[in-house]
Amino acid sequence: MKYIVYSTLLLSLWACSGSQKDGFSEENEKELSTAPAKIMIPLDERDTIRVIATGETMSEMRFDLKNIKVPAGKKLTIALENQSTDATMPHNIVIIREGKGNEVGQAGLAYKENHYVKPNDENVLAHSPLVQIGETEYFTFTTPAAGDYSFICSYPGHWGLMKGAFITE
Ligand SMILES: [Cu+2]
Repeated sequence: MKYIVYSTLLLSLWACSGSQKDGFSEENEKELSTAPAKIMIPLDERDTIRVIATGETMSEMRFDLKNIKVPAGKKLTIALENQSTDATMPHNIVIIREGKGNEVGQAGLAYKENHYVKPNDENVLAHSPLVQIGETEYFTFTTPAAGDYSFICSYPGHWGLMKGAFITE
């Protein structure tokens, strides 16, 4: 557990929120370029990014990260923490081909038993389990080849607002 917290700190360099991306400061860039070697440890199965889902209504619901940038072809664990408390707010996180949120969400509607993800959906690269309110779930996958992808929550009606960019390099 101690290590996961540590890794999460390291990975906060890789995962930038919308606000940080907009104002990515020189200070941050300097910090990255002069960072001690241990910061550059390649991802392995112990590395974890925490993503937090919040909001109590269909208009409030959000992921705290708008952009997730990670190395390509590495094992990554995402811890999805659902801080919502309303019963209509279970969430998942689905890594998908860029811009395919609506297709993936629509296809997943019929697959409640599979966390609202259609099995073997060609647009889906990885997905978490459905995370009930107040809970945290971890899922581990190998990040895809360098490129631009997206992530969504595929719970019915959520993917319009609960989405972001997933970038590997
Ligand atoms: Cu959701």
